[in-house]
Amino acid sequence: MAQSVADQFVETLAVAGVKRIYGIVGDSLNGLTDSLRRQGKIEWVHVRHEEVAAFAAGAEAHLTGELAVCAGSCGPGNLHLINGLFDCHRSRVPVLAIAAQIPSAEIGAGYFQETHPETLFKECSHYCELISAPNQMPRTLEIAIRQAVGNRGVSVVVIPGDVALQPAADAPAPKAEGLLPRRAVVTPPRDDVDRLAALLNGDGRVTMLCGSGCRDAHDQVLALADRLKAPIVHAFRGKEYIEWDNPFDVGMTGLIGFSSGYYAMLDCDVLLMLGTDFPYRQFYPRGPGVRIAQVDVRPENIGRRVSVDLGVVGDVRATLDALTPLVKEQRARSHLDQATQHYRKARKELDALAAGSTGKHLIHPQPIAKAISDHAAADAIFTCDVGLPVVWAARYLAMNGKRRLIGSFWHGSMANAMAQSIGAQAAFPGRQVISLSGDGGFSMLMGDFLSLVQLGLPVKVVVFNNSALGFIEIEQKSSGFIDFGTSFKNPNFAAMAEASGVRGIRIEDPADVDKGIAAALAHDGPVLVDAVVSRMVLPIPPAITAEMAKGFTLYMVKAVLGGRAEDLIDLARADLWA
Ligand SMILES: Cc1ncc(C[n+]2csc(CCOP(=O)(O)OP(=O)(O)O)c2C)c(N)n1
Ligand SMILES: [Mg+2]
Repeated sequence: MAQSVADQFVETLAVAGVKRIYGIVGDSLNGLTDSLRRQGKIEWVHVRHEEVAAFAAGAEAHLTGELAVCAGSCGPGNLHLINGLFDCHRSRVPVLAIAAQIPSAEIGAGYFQETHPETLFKECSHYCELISAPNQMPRTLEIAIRQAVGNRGVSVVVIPGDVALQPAADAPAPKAEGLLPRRAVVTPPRDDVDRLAALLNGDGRVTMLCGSGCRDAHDQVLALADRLKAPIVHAFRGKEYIEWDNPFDVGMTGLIGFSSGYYAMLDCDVLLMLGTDFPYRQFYPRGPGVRIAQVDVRPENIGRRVSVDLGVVGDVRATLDALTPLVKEQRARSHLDQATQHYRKARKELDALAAGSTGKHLIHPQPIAKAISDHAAADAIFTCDVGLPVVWAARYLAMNGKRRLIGSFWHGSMANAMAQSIGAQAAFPGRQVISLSGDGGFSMLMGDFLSLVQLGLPVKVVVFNNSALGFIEIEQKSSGFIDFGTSFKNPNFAAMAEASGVRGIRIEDPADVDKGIAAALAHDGPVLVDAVVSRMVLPIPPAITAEMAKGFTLYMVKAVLGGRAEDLIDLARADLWA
């Protein structure tokens, strides 16, 4: 049989090292999926919602650093990919999306299921093109792959079903060496390094703020912190790369951070930002004498969150290799000592909140998160849902250089965690994958819970079941709103899991937390833990606390005037500051 465009397409993907494609079939995709079936080199990972396909591909790309692929059929099929693709693109992970299109002759005639993916996906991709004829192949696909891999982000190819079925045009066979550009190492110019050294060699207390750009630079960052006697605050995406084996660690700042990270960042004379685009401007130091230097491989990131005295374009590791020998030693360590002491105190308080207790009262989410961290494998992969689960992940999951942590940290979408766990487990069948899910997040894409059974993925899903969109409820109350639209009438998720062929464990008594989590993580198939937790729990950094106190006062006044006594009782019962 002569090679079709679809055959050429899947062969190019195989040359690019693609192992699997997440998606849902459809008539416009039949040419491609049939080529995949005949070729037999690439696995088709059949999910139930295309958004899950995109999140799963993003997780695979994040964990492996390599190209991952998702696909949807024409119109609604590929449109469902969009939220996951925004997440992949904003997290800068290399993902190719295949958007099948209606028959080419019908485009522009208002045909059944007609959309224009090349317009729709523009904002969430580096490259987004329609393949309208066989002679565009495989070049268009190759460009898409190079853009996704080289620029790290999403590429979308749109291909009408009939074009995929046409005979392939003659074209040179793709070669892996030319298809997969490797990352360049960016070393800043010597004068920039000298100027940065001069800034750091002045007097004053230095604090470092480290983000995901510190990947592969753990030891370099610590060596510099040692010379500077600088505490290290990390942004959430820096946690998996920088928090572990780190005597300079003082935790996180920001909305989900805590006091030691917050003060170390505000209370310094020089802030050195390394590979971070930490977005919350209110947490940057504002004092007139404070100087700020920023190192980032992407020039567009420099100075966009806070005005900087010096911006250096370069990879963190390469920059520090050049910089650290120029930084003077023998600095006073009082700033570091004070910050790390504060951190130890804050850590102790956080750990105390996670200490198990017994009795009839509701379980706090913290002991659940701590038990997950304590019992998880040394190389576990964690995913966490947007909402309160990110707070528990940030504070209680201990990293060690082998564990991984992924979330929707830039796009901030709900329902990411279980979807990402599917990609993580598919890519790493032998590793333990744990999803920290909210009840809102879990139920939003709950259809794909069934995929764990269908695909044989032994994911451990822990649902923080607080019967609420908890994070938003707290936000509403603390901004002076009467909470609205936040409650859930949930099923018994553990019973639901059992009915789906997944082991279900419901934890309702604080005394059962440790053994329930341990049993779940020891089970060798998929598990759902339905952890029934308290609804209003949020420890927050000091500035926010003051703001929230004002908001809560306003909320109480409104509740009294509105005759909503039950709202006040709710608040009085809350463990808000716990
Ligand atoms: C797709 C989407 N819809 C809405 C939001 C706004 N939002 C952020 S967190 C959240 C609540 C999440 O609730 P849940 O998953 O139950 O976690 P909890 O905070 O209760 O632990 C909402 C509605 C969002 N980030 N993404
Ligand atoms: Mg919830």
